[in-house]
Amino acid sequence: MKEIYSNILSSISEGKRLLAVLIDPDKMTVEMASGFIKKVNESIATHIFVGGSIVDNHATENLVVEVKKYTDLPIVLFPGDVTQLTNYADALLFLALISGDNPEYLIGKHIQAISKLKNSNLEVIPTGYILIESGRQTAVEKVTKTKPLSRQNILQIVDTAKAGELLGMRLIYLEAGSGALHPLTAEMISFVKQELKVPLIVGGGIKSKQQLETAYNNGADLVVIGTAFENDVSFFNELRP
Ligand code: 1GP
Repeated sequence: MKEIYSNILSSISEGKRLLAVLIDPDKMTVEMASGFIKKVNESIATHIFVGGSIVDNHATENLVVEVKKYTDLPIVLFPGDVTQLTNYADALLFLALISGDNPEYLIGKHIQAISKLKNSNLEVIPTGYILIESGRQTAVEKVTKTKPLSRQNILQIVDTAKAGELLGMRLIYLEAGSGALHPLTAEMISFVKQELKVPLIVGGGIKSKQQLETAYNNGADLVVIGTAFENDVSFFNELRP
């Protein structure tokens, strides 16, 4: 499957709203996968993202192999580290943390990844990843040792997103961080969206259908939800087609 990005573009042009369920291999065991994926399949989810900030070696690959048995949805890696790359997924968000100034997350990890990617069939999607403050320190902030952008400074957020696009990023991911106290605001999403030509991903702290609608109504093309499903799978029942 090498059409993940073009399918995202065509879905958006047809006015579809995309939803990725994020699975963290550090929190979901292989044994839990089948029941969880059944819920995903019954929901409006269009993609499965797999990744986490800190994950044991091989946990990602084992989980992806298991998840694939139960779904036809595209599985996209959202890796916190090079060790989370696996050929069993369909695509990879090749993330550059453009909100921060840590060279490891701008280009360092990417160079380390090349030896694995050279022999892989993964569809690699360059993605500008922008961390925005959300009320408390998030795992991304801790692991990457970068400061999130201030949520008050919308101009800086917009300009960072646009700079990412002009550098050639095919997706821009606005991130409040996993388990964020506050999801990104309607205003922030809408100002960024107005400036972008590439698709906009929004994630972090979305726990209700209302917050999901707010993100879509203000320009999110694809929304990512992880923690709300981890905490309560019955949230899927609210997200049936
Ligand atoms: C985290 O944006 C994703 O990287 C999803 O965040 O876990 O808060 O839904 P939540």
